[in-house]
Amino acid sequence: MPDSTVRRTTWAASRPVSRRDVLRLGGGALAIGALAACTPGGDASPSPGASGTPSWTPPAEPMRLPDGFVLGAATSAFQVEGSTTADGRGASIWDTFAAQPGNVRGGATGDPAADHYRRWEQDVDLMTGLGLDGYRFSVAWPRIQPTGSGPVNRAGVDFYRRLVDRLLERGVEPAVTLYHWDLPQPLQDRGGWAARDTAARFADYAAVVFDALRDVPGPWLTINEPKTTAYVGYGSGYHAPGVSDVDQMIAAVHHQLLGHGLAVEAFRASGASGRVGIALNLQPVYAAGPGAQDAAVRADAVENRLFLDPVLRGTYPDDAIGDEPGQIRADPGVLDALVQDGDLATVSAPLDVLAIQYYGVTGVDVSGQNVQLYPTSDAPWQQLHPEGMYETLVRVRDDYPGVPPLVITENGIPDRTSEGTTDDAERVEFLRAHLQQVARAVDAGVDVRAYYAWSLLDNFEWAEGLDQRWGLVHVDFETQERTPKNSARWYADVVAQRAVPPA
Ligand code: IFM
Repeated sequence: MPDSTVRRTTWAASRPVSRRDVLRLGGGALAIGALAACTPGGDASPSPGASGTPSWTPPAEPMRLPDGFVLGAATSAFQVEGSTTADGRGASIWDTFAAQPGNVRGGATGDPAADHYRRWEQDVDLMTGLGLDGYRFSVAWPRIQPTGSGPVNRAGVDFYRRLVDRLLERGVEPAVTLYHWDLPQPLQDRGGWAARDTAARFADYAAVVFDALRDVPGPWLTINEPKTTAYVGYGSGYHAPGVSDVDQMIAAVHHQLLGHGLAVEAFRASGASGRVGIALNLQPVYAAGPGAQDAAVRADAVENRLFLDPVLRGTYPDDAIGDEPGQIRADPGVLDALVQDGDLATVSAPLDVLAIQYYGVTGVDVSGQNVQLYPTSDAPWQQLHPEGMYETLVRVRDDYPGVPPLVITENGIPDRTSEGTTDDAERVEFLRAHLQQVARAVDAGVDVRAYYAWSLLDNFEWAEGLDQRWGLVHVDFETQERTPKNSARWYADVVAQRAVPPA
């Protein structure tokens, strides 16, 4: 199975491909381009273009971003808030999952994470100190509806109301994600995303939040990375809720997308005037060697089209599920049986914005196995290839005519050390290289409106616990002291100059 299915799960088993291996595979321009990739700290010479696109050299002058382009940073509730039992918050699947020994590295839990629930004012000051235009955060469903349905917990609503008010007052545009993986545990006890009813419960919850924060202009994002929730939460079981069942995984795909569509309906019904969309993690899939093209096309269906097609076209691709290399190994009838009349019309309700999260690319060999074609970051699933950002943006524009304006809601890299550092030259080069590709896409006519670096703060990195630090700002988890890393200072300059400087 392709990349996100095995994300953080089978890396020890998947043999990295060496330079010699790739050349032996006969990948030609693909292989050589891959190994000379423009990656942080790597060879800056132009790559032949792994996917066949012409190579590109960044200009010697700064690349300007359009007026009104939002440069921000992102977090999510469970990863930063802590205070998991404060003010009536209910339990989420991540509370349950993290409490089980062995599920999260170092035994870390959501408490205190970055203690943002109590330090949010200081964190808004941090954002304004960096001059950020926007802040993307998520609302914790268990703070709003502690049991996932029914009565609303006022204290939870008030927390986000205060945060939004302060952001608006300070001129930082809020981008609100409704679901970033913290499903209320009582809903999981009734089947979670494998159960159709969860989609309806999600729309009810969304309506509460739309009503409470109706003056937020957006972007509003319904669901964050439905692919990761389905494949890693219900497929490999490496994430909460820890289920490993391919039929439930496929059900989680459909029910999250249905929940998204129902939430968009609720958004329109609420009369809110902002912009609404969904946040999809996408990645180019490259064939690793001759003969792998068909497997790569199927893997692309699994990684990208299984989410893009229903949302933007109202159809599911017919090559994502089956028993061919690159596919999700299941009976395609499983998905067909889940889709009821009218579902796809709901899922494909017109959007105001499409959010893309870009971390890297993947390679697939003839048997459909994952292949490492590019150097990875400290997160072994992250194959670094900045040009993939450009390819993804152009591809979405070209393959989905009528796609709404794009925003990039996540892009980032972990520190090379879990010890914590503010000297993060690698992140500076990562951000530079990826922002150049964003500017390049804008120059090529792609309507991209915003970019949010992942993440504002070092935080709870899911099954990796506190060991992977993705923040622009270092957090000492003992003292909760915040210290901007060099990348934060570099990014603040980009925001101030409205341009990406050359290396
Ligand atoms: O930290 C996560 C985030 O929650 C979702 N997207 C990927 C990030 C890095 O793994």
